[in-house]
Amino acid sequence: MTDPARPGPARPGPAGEVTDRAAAGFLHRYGEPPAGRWAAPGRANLIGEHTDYNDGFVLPFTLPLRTVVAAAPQDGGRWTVWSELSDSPVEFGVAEVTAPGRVTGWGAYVAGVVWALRDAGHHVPGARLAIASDVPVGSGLSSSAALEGAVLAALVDLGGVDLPAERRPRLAQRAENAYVGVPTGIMDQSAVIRCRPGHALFLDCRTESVEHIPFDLAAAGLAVLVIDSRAPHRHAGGEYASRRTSCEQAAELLGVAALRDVPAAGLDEALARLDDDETRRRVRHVVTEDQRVLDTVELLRAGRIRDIGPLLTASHASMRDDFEITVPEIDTAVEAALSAGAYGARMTGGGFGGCVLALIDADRADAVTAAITTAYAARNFPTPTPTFHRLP
Ligand code: GAF
Repeated sequence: MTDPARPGPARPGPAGEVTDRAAAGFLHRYGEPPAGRWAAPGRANLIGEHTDYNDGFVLPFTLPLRTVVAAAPQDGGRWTVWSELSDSPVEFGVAEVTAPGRVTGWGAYVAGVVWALRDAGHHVPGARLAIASDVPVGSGLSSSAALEGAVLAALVDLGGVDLPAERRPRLAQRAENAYVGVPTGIMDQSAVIRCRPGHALFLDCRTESVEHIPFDLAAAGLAVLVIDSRAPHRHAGGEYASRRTSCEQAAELLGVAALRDVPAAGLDEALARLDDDETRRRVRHVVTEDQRVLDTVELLRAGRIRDIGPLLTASHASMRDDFEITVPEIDTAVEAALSAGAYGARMTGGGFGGCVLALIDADRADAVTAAITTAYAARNFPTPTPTFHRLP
């Protein structure tokens, strides 16, 4: 999730391959080559939105967009961070990572990782870092988690820390929740650290157990079109936190640890116990969304990719009508994609802007993009940006 404090909107990435840019940036900035380069990708979520902090299920996959950190150790317990997306480097020392919040802006994601590693008792060497990224900032494709994941990988390697992949997402999430102060769930950090190419990551957010679900779109003649709606984030931080609070309060009213514990078959009974209509709709979204993730996984296991389309579209309707996290640009893009023949379409990510994904026949990418662009023009929305239309 994007911190409102980060510079935005996304600037187009500079020319050149991202790993080369990170290494060249390091050389240019620090006058010597880096000790290595570490990368983490952006992600889209196929289905399972706002279920992660309800201990539920999600199904993200990574995109061929990456954040790369070139780094080398530095003496004296200091961290110097240069990013191609910012005009000023960030520098901090041990004093700034003894407690959360002492570094702000985009540097907080780096300082947060240093803080979380140290707070967990790991040795973190001082370091110089140079960051380059193709993951657009503010588009809901987890640029924050990609930054955290890449920085974490770099610092763990430079420090010789033994931290297996399955334990890294919680640590990166802690950096974001406690240091940066954004109350996200575990999905994005898990996606960027644990996803495999060509697969979607079926994650149980309570147990953190994962199953890598084959998602071979090309073999089925399909593609996923990811389109940046270019809708400005509208109070995204506060709205996200308020959805999370509603869910936690509803779980308490229902006497369960988390909404994941309300089974789909028991939904009507649970809803009947809630007085407030808004709370009922929030609960209905989460419970039905968990079930849609499970149904999607079943279809993918059976190789029936096209058949997940209606589940994607139902997820969107639930986010629009029950969870109320979509905006007119996003709804327009989804409707246009469906009218142009998409099997299913939905907003992906935290909401109030960000990207739409559409499951389409691979040869329909241009036609679906054109339909969305035309629908946008009719409403005087800014031209939407196709981010990509294939999985790696
Ligand atoms: C954002 C958050 F960071 C995730 O944890 C998740 O809650 C998502 O919104 C909604 O599914 O990306």
